Amino acid sequence: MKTKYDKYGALHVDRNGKLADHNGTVVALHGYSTHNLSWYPDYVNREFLEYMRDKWHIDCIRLAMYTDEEDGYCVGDDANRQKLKEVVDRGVRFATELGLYVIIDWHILQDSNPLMYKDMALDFFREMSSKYAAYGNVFYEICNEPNVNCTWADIKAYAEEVIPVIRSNDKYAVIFVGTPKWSQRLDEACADPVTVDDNLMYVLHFYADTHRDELRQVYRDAIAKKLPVFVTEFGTCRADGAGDHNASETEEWLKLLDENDTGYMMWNISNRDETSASFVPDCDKYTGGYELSDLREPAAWYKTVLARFM
Ligand code: IDC
Repeated sequence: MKTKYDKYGALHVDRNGKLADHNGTVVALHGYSTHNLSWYPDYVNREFLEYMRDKWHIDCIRLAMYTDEEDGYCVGDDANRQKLKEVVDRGVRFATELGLYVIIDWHILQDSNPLMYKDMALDFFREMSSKYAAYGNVFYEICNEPNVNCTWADIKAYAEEVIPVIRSNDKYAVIFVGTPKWSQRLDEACADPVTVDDNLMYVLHFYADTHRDELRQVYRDAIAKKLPVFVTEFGTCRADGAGDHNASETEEWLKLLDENDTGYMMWNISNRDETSASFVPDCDKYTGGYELSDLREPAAWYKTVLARFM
């Protein structure tokens, strides 16, 4: 079976702000984000990814490496950092063997401003980009969700330091840049885009039961200005990852994203006791074989969404 990566290979951002292959064919990617790699590393195995590729038709996996949470990359010790890099490495390796695209996500959240751990980010992305320079399926997401006490100027300053470090090793990988207010303010990126590089996309996140027309308008305005946009994370529920599964609001979003060839990754692969988790708490399968009764409502629904792209 040919995967999207087998078919299209390495992608770049074209002049219209879309992800495209070397022939100029626009490619929209769809997949899932892991939960915190420190807490849920067990899903990062070959069988699981193969199952998700073959049965759920994901073509991309996002590896969410929290930086500042219990056992986060920046707050844990060296042994913990080593462990996390091993999880990232097996994620990238298996994704590559399976013909999947993969996003290495520097998952800032509690550390609301990426400048906070900038030096560690520089070291991390120097190492990752040197290791994966030859991999056409790898994307770097340099800051998940900047939030309180963080301006676009801060993010831009951070991006303009991290991106050249990545580029010194990896000339071609597409880089995803988070935006202010938990990756919602595309308008601020539009008004003052990053200038050191143009093979970039700006990140939009939405949780459909919280973020509705107003945020869709921000997205529409950005697309009208040809801003490259990628949804590295979305939920069908409330912004806190809990509450109701809102299929109709999510469908509004996906229709709009599909019309504009914007790719999206759903949050999250885990059996945590929360609406946005893919599996119910007592499902302890880590290598596939999921029955409908193992799935939470959003995941069961998303499986049918992904089947549309087969
Ligand atoms: C949530 C997790 C939850 C965890 C919390 C803090 O679902 O289990 O306790 O983070 O680590 C985001 C973030 C993402 C959040 C998610 C839901 O990128 O890390 O995950 N969310 O709140 N942005 C908007 C929503």
